[in-house]
Parts: sequence; structure tokens; C-alpha cells
Amino acid sequence: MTRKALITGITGQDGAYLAELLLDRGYEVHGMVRRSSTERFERINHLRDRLTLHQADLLDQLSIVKVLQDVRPEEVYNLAAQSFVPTSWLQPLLTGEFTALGVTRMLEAVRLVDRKIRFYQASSSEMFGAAREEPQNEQTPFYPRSPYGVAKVYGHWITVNYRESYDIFACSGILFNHESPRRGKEFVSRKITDAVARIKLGVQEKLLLGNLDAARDWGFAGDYVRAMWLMLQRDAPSDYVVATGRKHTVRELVEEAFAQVDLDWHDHIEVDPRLIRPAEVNKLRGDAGRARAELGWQPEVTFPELVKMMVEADLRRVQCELNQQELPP
Ligand code: NAP
Ligand code: F7E
Repeated sequence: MTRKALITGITGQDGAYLAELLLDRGYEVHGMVRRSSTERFERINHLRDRLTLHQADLLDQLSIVKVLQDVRPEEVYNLAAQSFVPTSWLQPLLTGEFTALGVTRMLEAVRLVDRKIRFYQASSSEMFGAAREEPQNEQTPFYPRSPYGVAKVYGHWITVNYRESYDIFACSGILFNHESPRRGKEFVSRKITDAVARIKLGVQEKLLLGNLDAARDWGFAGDYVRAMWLMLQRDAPSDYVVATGRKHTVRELVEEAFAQVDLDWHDHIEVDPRLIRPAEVNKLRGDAGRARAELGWQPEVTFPELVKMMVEADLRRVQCELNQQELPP
């Protein structure tokens, strides 16, 4: 029988990659989307005729219950969240509603509609924040440094709690930063590769950045959604760190991206103190040993390959925009 999956946040970066993966594996894929006066489904437009979309909102309990009742999925992937860290200082309450309490609303719906649903929660390395050890694994204590990180800690523990309280197959995937050509342009990787393309093609001169010394463990989103799926195929639910095990600074990311187009980044980068965060996560590096051992998961795309993929995609896109051509899917 065809398996059914529901993805919240299907219009986001990870939602699009996960939808592709599940469709390739023969799933009937349903997505939860919130109402907007303008539809922005760019990341899933190429899949539209193979997906069923349902309107609901993480803020609205009954709408979530109704989607689960209508779809009756075997697997639910909860990817929806307010996911941009700087916005979490500007909108801390809304971030808490979406990113923290939204998880409880999803779990309550699962508890009410069908406790046999397998549930994936999109947890984050931002929960480690000012981590006391490196690399971070599933046992590393959390020390979040933003309202976003704090909300994700709540989401993680409520997932663990529903597993322990109600015997729900609920997994928390603690994913380190993962990027792609589909990454939102406000995140640092995409902000840089988009600017590199524009500078190379002569339509931008400077790029303003914040803390160049921050270091992250950056991987490719396409690799990371595979880990989400693998978690829900196990005999028993658990929590897994998903990471490459290597870290790079923002400065190194800049160097790598500008080197792709033979430009000297010193000529184009300026540091803008307004982009420095009220509290920073200085460095993160994950230990995905458990995911490797139990899920057989490992990343396939390296850091230089990731940066190259993103720069090339942005060069193609900006070139198409300049020629007023439509971008091929
Ligand atoms: P993203 O591109 O920002 O996508 C977020 C998704 O959530 C969008 O589809 C958005 O819909 C949806 N959403 C936001 N608020 C909603 C609401 N109230 N009701 C329904 N849907 C709502 O994020 P991503 O990078 O794909 O990340 C997916 C998840 O993984 C997020 O939970 C994020 O916090 C977490 N995470 C990401 C990373 C990473 O490096 N990418 C690492 C660890 C964890 P709209 O299109 O309507 O805005
Ligand atoms: O910042 C520094 C910034 O916004 C990375 C989300 O997906 O991953 C993401 O959160 C680093 C930070 O990602 C700029 O200070 C410097 O140290 O790309 P980012 P993030 O905050 O790590 C985690 C795992 C998630 O869960 C989140 O949802 O880069 N940085 N200059 C900058 N960052 C941005 N955005 N813009 C700059 O100009």
C-alpha cells in the first residue's frame, strides 16, 4: 500500500528536498501550507501536480487536527518554524508560538488523531549555542543563545516528552546548518553566493556582513533530509545529531565563494556592526557518530562542493534575471 506522509513547512528549503525524496520513494506526499495573499511556492512549483497541499497554521490547533484527520498519514515531518535567528530577537513571542508551542500543537494533533503516526521534529544545533564541548553530540548539554534556540530546546524536549508519556514514535533530529541553492537569501551562505553572482555579473559592488569569525558545520540540505527519513524507518524512535563533523568560519565561506569566480573578496566585503547579533553562537561542530552507526547516514557533498553548487546556481539565476529569461526548473 502507498505510504502517506505529511510535511509541515513544505514551502521551505528542507520541505522541498524532503518532498522530492519521499516522492522518489513512492510516498503519497501531503504538505501543510499557511494562507497568504500571494502564493509563494517557488521551491515546490516543479512538484505541484504530484503533491496535495492543505491549508493550516501552526498557530491554529483545530486546523492541524483537521489536516491529520483528512490525510491520515503514517509519517509526519514537522519542519515549519520561524527559522531565522535574527528575527527571533525582533519577534520573540511569535517565534515561541511557531517554533516552540507549534510543536506541542502538532504532537497534540498526533495524540488525538492517531498515536501510531511516526513524528519527526526539526531540532537544531542552535540548541547547543555556547556549547561546553566540541564536537557536540546527543549528550551535549544545551545552552541556547537566541529566542530561536530557546524555542527549539522546548520543541526538542516536548518531542522527547510525548515519546515517553504516550509512547508516540517521535524523533528529534538535531541538524547542524545545511544549505543549498534553495536556501533563503537572508542566511549567510546564500547571502554570500547571491552577492558573489551579482558582483561577478556587474550588478552589485559591496556586500555587508556581520561576524566573520563565527564558525559553523555546514552541510548540504539534500543530504540532511535523507537522515530525517531514515530516523522514521527505525524500529524504535530516538534523537540524532546530523552534521559533517567539519567547521569553517564565515570568512572561509566568503573566501571559498569569491574564489569560485576569481575575485578578491577583500575588494567587496564590509563589516556592518548592525549585523552583529545581541548574543552570538561562536562555533558549532557536530559529531554524527550515532547517525552513522544506527542510520547508516553520511553526508555526500563536501564544503567546497556545496559552495560551488550554490555559486553556480546563483550565477545561472542572476544571468536569467538579467536576460529576463525564465529559469529552467
Ligand atoms: P525555512 O526555509 O525557513 O522554511 C520554514 C517553513 O516553515 C516554510 O515553509 C514556512 O512557510 C513554514 N512556516 C513558518 N511559520 C508557519 C506557520 N505559522 N504555519 C505553517 N507553516 C509555517 O526553513 P528550513 O531551512 O527549510 O528549515 C526547516 C526546519 O528545520 C525549520 O524548523 C528550521 O528551524 C529547522 N532547522 C533548519 C536548519 C537549517 O540549517 N536549514 C538546521 C536545523 C534546524 P512560508 O513559506 O509560508 O513562510
Ligand atoms: O548565520 C554569521 C551569523 O543566519 C550563520 C538557521 O537555519 O542554522 C541557521 O541559523 C552565522 C552566524 O545561520 C552575517 O552571526 C555573519 O554566526 O546563516 P545564519 P544560523 O544563525 O546559524 C541553524 C542550525 C538553524 O537551526 C537556523 O534555523 O553567520 N553572519 N554575517 C551572518 N549571518 C547572516 N544571516 N547574515 C550576515 O550578514
